[in-house]
Amino acid sequence: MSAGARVTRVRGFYGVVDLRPELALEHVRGHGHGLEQSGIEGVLAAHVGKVDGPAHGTERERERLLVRGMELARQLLGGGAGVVQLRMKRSPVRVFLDVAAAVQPIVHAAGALFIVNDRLDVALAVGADGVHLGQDDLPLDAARSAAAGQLLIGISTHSPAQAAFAARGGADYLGFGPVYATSTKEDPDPVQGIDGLLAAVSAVSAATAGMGSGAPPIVAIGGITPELAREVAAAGAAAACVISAVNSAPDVTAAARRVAAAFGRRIGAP
Ligand code: TZP
Ligand code: MG
Repeated sequence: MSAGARVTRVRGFYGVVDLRPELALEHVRGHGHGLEQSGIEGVLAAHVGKVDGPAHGTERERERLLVRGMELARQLLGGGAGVVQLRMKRSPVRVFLDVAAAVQPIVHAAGALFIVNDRLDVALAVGADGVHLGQDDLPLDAARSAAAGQLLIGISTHSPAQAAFAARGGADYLGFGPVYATSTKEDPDPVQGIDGLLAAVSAVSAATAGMGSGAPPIVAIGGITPELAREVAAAGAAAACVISAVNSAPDVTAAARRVAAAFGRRIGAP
């Protein structure tokens, strides 16, 4: 499938498997998971290479992150996520790689797109559909040449001007926010509000008016709840990225389904 065809699937609910070591640990304890219950042994055998003498604690933590990552991916997909991003801000790259290798086939089996946050090398290594880069990550041009056409490149933007610039530079899709206040991101940029989102939609459309590729989809992010998802959809966002209000919901799948429904997405449709 071409990159153009794939990017049209950035719509509806854009889910994030956001793994932090302490949260994964709490979750596994709270739910009394046995590793055997989750099928983790097969995954470890299939995907995880030998590590040079890991400490016992590191190995256990990796197993927990694998269990939690696969479980959360399945729940987000069950709720109709068309895109699943893996975000692991505080783990060694080898652990990130192992979780990405385990989550990728789950996302692809559901017909959704798999995006890796921050790390282009991990995205390429596991055959992801794309990489998501922030303003301080690899610049778009460098990422484009390193990816050699193999990855969609999404760029985080935090103002209408940044959004227009990234669109003009050929980003495949844009993250835009925080639209509302968030506590998920450390040191977030200023809240943009619905007015900021409306301004970004217009700025991106004006910036790409003469370009054959058209305007890239805008994924609204930051403090979005299932209730607020309708508001960002009405403002012109193609998708909503909801982290805490879905990932911390008592029923993750049901919360995801409500976000997807705000975009009129049929559950189970690719
Ligand atoms: N970028 C801008 S806001 C944000 C990121 C990664 C976090 C969004 O998380 P939440 O929990 O949906 O507010
Ligand atoms: Mg980043």
